[in-house]
Amino acid sequence: MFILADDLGWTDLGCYGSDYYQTPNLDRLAADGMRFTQNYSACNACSPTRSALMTGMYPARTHLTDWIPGWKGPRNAKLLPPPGWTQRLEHRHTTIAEALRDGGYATYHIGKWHLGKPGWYPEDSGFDVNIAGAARGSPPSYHYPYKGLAERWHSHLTETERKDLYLTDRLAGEAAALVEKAKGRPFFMYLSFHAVHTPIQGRSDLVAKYKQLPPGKHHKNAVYAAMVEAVDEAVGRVRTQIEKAGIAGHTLIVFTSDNGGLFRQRGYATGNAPLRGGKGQQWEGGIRVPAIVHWPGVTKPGSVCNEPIITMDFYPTLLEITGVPGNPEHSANVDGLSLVNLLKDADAPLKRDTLYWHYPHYNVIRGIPHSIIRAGNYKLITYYEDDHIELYNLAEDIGEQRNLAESHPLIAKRLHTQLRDHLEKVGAQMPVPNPHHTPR
Ligand SMILES: [Ca+2]
Repeated sequence: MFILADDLGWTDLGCYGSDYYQTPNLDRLAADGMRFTQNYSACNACSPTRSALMTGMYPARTHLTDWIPGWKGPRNAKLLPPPGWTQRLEHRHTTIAEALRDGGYATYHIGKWHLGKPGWYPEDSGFDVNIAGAARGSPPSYHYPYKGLAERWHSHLTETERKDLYLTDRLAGEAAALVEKAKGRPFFMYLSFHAVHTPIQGRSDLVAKYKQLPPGKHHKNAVYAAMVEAVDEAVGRVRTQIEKAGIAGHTLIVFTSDNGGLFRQRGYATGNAPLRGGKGQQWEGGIRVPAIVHWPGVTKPGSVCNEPIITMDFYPTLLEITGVPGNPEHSANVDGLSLVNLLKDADAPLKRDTLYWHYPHYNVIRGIPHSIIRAGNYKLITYYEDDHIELYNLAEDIGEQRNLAESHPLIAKRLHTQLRDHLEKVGAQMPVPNPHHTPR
């Protein structure tokens, strides 16, 4: 069971330090399993992380490097996105769903897909059942009937059961119904909530609850808080159904997010402090997100793992746990590493020195073309508009306030070379000069 929240920030759960949002079910999942303090999304935006989850590959390798369809950038941008960057989950990949289906698992997709147009939907990418998965990146409304969003959805709920459900509750209901319907057959469920992506709309009873509570120092938005708690309730509901179905003892549950929290755009959504920045950006607030894994009988209750991990790691992890072989040709180019040893022992070595990000795009939330390497505790960001770099030591400076590029030139040079070599190795596409750019 893989549960993905949309745009959920690193501090948005109680067990990750929120001072306002209440998430008892996810806190319980963490108390029963393992919580990762340095989990990264493959990108600062939706679609590339989702592609990385499905393929186990860096967005730079698949060329799916921005949310679909992305944004060309300001008219006078110095650079443009690379021509021909990929705007769908290509069929040539063996998705994790295809691999698991070939290994005998029923495969269920519920919720947000955002990996291409019809023809590149979940049912075209290895899922036996697709409920709600389509091209769009955000729902027109969270309130029933979601401005017509659900009209063509396949559903396992009766019309009466579906009526008036808040969108997150609807997806939870569909997931619970499918767990029941699986009747003991092994399944891979990808439950992908639209929440807590914009529009910021909460269920009225939860909004009323948070309006009565004193706001936190970092988290203050009652409506956003209600969205977070609805996701938490939904996870609790699905877990209860798993218990009822008698499969809790051998059902692995992963919970994570596709990018960092949305930070002060069109009013206040959430805050990622002590991290810098948020969704769409290169600092930790844009890419560091919660990850909780409960593997019954294996993950030690309440364990905490500080090893840096990333979206692509779940692909080989799920293959190893299930014993499904996958497609060797595809797996040879998978960038993730199996986390199985870490799940058995949070202090086990992962034997990986570097992680990378590549974002040759602009976005409307102040993101600019850049690439990143993280090596040990050092993080180097290179900016393509003017080739300047930033270097931070995350162990001492998690808020990325002290740029060490000038004081540590040898480290900066070494990391910059490693980053360049990696991008070349994976065939990364680079932003191109804008012929209409006029220097001011
Ligand atoms: Ca997202």
